[in-house]
Amino acid sequence: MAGSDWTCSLSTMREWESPDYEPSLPISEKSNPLTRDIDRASATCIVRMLQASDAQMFQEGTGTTYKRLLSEQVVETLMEVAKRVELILEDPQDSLVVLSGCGTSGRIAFLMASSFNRALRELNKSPVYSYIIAGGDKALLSSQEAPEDDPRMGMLSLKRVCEGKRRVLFIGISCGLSAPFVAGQLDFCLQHPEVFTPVLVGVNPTHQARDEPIPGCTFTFRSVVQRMQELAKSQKAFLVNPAVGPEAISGSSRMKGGSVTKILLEVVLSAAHAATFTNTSVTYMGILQHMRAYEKTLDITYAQEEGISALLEAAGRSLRRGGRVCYLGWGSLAATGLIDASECIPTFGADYNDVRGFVSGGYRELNNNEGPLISLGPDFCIAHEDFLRLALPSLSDLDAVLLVYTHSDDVCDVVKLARRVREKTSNLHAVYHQVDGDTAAAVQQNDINKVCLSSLRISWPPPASRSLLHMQWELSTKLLLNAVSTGAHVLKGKIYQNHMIDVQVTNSKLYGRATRLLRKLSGCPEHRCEDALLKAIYRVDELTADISSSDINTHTLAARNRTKVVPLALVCLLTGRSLQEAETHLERQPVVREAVEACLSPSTRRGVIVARPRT
Ligand code: S6P
Repeated sequence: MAGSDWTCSLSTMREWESPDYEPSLPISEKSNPLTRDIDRASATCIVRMLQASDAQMFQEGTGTTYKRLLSEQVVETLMEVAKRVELILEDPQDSLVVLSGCGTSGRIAFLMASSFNRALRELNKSPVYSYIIAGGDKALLSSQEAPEDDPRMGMLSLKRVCEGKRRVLFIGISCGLSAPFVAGQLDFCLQHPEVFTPVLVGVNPTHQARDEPIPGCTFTFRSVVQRMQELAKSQKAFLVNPAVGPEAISGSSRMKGGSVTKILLEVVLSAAHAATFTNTSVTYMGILQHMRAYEKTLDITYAQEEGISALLEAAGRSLRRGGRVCYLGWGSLAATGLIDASECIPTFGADYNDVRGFVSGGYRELNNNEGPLISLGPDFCIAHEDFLRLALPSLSDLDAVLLVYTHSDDVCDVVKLARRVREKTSNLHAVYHQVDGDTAAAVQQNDINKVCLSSLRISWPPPASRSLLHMQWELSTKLLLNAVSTGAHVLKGKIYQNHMIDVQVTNSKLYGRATRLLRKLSGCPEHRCEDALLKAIYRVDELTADISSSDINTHTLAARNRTKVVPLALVCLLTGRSLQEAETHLERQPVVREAVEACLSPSTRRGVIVARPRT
């Protein structure tokens, strides 16, 4: 199935919807049947699989199963939320729209608040949007998974942002309906209904919301959701939670989860802005049309299968040979690159230097709450000048550089930087968006093409609105860069079947995922898997009473500075080797997938798809 002729049938597209398919897992944690063999696929097949997985976002429901993006109920709720935003835009005095989340969800919250505040500024209006990301602004650019488990911190940060406000629309984003940080904020809103109207955005049905006790709290995410469902009947709370199918890499909600969050929020906020500033009422058809524009975005992007596959190959080759991948971005696409790069660290256990993003204009362009973060170290140096200073001098053909821009950006600046990079590496690629027939930057583009090994042009029909076009460009760039960084790590051997085997175990969600993965791949009972995980975290062959009696928070804290925790635990479980022997085994075979496969005798292959050579 993973051969160069990979195609998928409708029944594979819909297999995850069956109640018998991985019934104990919420959709956001299920493995996607479409990508079962992604670890064995060629670059082209990886792109096709990702395209099929993304297409599931727009698949219509079959009636009896889940609510989908285009379901009547979802569209109607979006209309209601848009009208609430409209009320705030019309009378912004002492009012606020707060968007909040952890990891990717917080990053999307940031992007939305920034771009819609910018739209307000252009109209000479004061900003009404605020964002909160668990762990603060450094989480925009780096992996900060632990704050996700802290409901109190969530509540306090919301309280701080809303000090003195009389009316707040709070949009809490948690794809898995699972982050305690967001649960704490929603609970706070429910306790203060005179000020707060809570909206929850996610991609699981409500009955799959996480029900694990949260230490120190009387509520779980699910109990908060149930309280919201009650209030939703009288439109005092809103739940926007269409199912979009499992992620291409299990649990990697930076992919579809992030994309669908961006789509939902842009649809709502654009409708509210149009209603307030151009007298275009919020309508069902308007919302639907905007959604369809995103569906078209997928088609236009993935029509470039060949170009995307070539980029993915180039990035994969660099990573496999110990080189780097650098995104140099302009305009709003630059932040998309920065975010995609930062997410490789927790997702694939990557080093911060493996994939890096740089933004034209640096922090000035990013315009984040806390301003420049360069004092936190070189990983937080994000401007093109920083790239020239820190990365360019040591650049070689091993490293792949991607220029990411549109023809509305400063293309002369792209030419200049492209020439400088070309002096160091021929492994230079351009990805750019252009409106059909727009030839204004043709000369400069020609110059860029001359120095680049490949140039991927994504061409768009003349837009109905400039702002919609920009949103489409951003989504298209997100899909493309997600494909490049995910695909490159797949080619590097960081994925096992469609699981992130080298995942960092730095919060309770990831701890649970790691234990489940060990169960699935080793076939051992849960208690043995958890023991193996703890031994790998604490690097001990025997668990002490102290370790066994500690809580998950303590374990995830201890796992912060550890690498290869899950692969080590798995090798120990499969072979009965000591930790040290397992470590040596993994050192000898750094491709995690191959190291694990080498341990799999036929008798231990339970639940494991037999490996086939990459085609
Ligand atoms: C996922 C990403 C994570 C999640 C974060 C929040 O690819 O690495 O950082 O965004 O865990 O998840 P959720 O389900 O609350 O949106």
